[in-house]
Amino acid sequence: MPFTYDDQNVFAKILRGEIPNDTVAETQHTLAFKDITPQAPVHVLVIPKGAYVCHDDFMANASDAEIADFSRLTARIVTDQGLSPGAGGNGYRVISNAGANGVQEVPHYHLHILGGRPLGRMLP
Ligand code: DGP
Repeated sequence: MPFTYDDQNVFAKILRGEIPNDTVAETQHTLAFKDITPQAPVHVLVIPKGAYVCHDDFMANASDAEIADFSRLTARIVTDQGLSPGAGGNGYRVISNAGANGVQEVPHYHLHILGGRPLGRMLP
């Protein structure tokens, strides 16, 4: 197991109920809540309840049930927030930062869902 999970990270504390959060949605394996420093009108963080450090840790080591639950909830939030281009929304961006070069601040896997304003180009 190449990943070492720090159970004192802030999202682990949120999952244990030690820190409050503004919950957007919750399922058996997944929690979604508002980012404390929103970078857009919609800025939701989606985290697995399991102890995974980053995207490749989650995809390699989580169960199919956890991955499906996480992925479906992410899509549901996009739709519920009115962001889906397939349902009249103006679109969104999903980002996951990993490790030092990815500038990951919290070492518990999470997706950022950003929307509600033009987000600009990220890639050249
Ligand atoms: P990053 O690890 O760089 O992908 O970003 C972590 C995000 O987590 C950052 O946008 C701010 C957010 N964040 C940090 N601490 C808290 C917290 O206690 N509550 C909430 N809701 N968000 C937090």
